[in-house]
Amino acid sequence: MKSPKRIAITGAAGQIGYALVFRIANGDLLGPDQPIILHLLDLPHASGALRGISMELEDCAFPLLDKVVISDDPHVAFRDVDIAILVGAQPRKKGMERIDLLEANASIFVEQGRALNAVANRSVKVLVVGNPANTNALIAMTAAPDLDRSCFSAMIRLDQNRAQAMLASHLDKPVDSISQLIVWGNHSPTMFADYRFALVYGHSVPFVIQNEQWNREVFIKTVAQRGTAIIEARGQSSAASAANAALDHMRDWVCGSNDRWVSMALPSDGSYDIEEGIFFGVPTICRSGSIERIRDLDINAFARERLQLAQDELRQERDAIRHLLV
Ligand code: NAX
Repeated sequence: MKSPKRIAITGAAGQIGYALVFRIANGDLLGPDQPIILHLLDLPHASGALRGISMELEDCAFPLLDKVVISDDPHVAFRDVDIAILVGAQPRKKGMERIDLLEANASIFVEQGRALNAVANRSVKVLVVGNPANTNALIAMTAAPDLDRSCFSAMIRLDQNRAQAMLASHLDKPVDSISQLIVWGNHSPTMFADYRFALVYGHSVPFVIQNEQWNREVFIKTVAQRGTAIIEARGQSSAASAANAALDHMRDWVCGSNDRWVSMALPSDGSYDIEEGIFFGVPTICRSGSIERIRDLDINAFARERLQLAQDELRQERDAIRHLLV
């Protein structure tokens, strides 16, 4: 029997957290032979909810679930963790400006980055989901100077999954017949869903690729507005699909993506002329715990325009909280 892996989930009492913990405990992240210790972090006011979730986890009698640790202290919740999925963040409240939200969440990710730096496993894999996810990941990474930069990522996989489902439906093909679809940039409406390299059953999709009007007017816009459409329909933001995307992201990172291209927001290394350091969604292939960026793809004038838009937005976000990047 393997020794258990420790997995921290922040904001575990929230709606994404609730959709995530049971699937992880069931083995959907690390497979059917990997025991797990769950570390659940939330704010003090949510301690009752965390206790309830812990009781429900117990009542599921998951064979892989070794133990559940619940806490409102990041230094307890992150101790020795191998994986940390940072979901907890403050929602935008009435009257709050974007800058207020950036600042409120920035301080959460400074604190959590420091705690990860102090107590997490040195090869911890961190995925930031809480918004603004790309910039929160930058903050957490900066606050954790003793951890390698390659420990940190932010989630753009929900956008990739949405784009893949939409392209599949448009082509009337199964969703898993589609590969090499990319989402670049920020998890925000500036994201760029890019099917120029996409394949269906390993072959290119010329009809769609030539249909520039559908691309610009329908595809890119609909993918970018999908989160808003779900809020309008459900009265709440995406939860199960966000949890599913977090599992997809982390499973591929840990177990490998089997040569499939997967989009991940990573600290830019300057490739594609994106400023170094900011977390930018890029295409990757994951192999046994490490991430390889796919480089040297052709960037045409339209793609350059879209990448620039995302980069400008991410620079603005970073500049607004620069004083916290210490
Ligand atoms: P909820 O409001 O349901 O849950 C958030 C939870 O985080 C709450 O239980 C709250 O008490 C907790 N929390 C707040 N501050 C905390 C702190 N300092 N430490 C620990 N816990 C803390 O939100 P939910 O719908 O679960 O969404 C969570 C975050 O994911 C939001 O920021 C949301 O915008 C973001 N999303 C990101 C997505 C992505 O693709 N990157 C997609 C889905 C989602 O919108």
